[in-house]
Amino acid sequence: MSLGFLRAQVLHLRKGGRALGLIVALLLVCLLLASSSLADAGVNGSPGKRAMLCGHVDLQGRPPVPSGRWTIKLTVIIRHCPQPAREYQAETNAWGDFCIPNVPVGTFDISVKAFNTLSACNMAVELKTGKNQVNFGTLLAGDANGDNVIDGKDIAILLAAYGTRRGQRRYDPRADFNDDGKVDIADANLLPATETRGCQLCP
Ligand SMILES: [Ca+2]
Ligand SMILES: [Ca+2]
Repeated sequence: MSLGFLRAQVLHLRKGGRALGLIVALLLVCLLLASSSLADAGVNGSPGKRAMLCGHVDLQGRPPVPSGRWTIKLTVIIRHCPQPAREYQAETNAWGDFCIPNVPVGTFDISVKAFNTLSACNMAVELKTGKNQVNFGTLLAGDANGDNVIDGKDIAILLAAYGTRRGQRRYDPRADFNDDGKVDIADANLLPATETRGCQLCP
């Protein structure tokens, strides 16, 4: 066997190895794209299609709508367990309505929480292409420390700020559950009688 023949064989094997490497790399890219599309699609989802989630929440201790006191920042979580959660920030208008564009299409559990309320959940919501209207009901006020439980820790925050108005040193907006600029009996009256927990996705 000549040296030239052997060199040609080595070259051929190297080329073959590169080609094999390229094929494996392409396969890996395809797999990654497929898994990403699947995660994006939810259960019944269509990869690449997007939806708009438009929700409504009711807030306690507020004047009739429309009112600026119905405007509140929300954290919205969309999830199909055990897939990772998607978290969005939204803000309600004077009617308690909000919209989040560009969410995935599919069937998801959705939770909504404000900084000093418990979360409200809506399970197995089918999000279709276009606008999807979802009512989340009442966000229960009283979670001053934001841990999604209303208990003695929240009462302690309320008591520490009790009797104050916005602008005063001890005023704490976390304890102003009805957002009227005062921490008083109206806020205390919104607290539930017993320890209460917010809903959770994938408990
Ligand atoms: Ca709490
Ligand atoms: Ca208040």
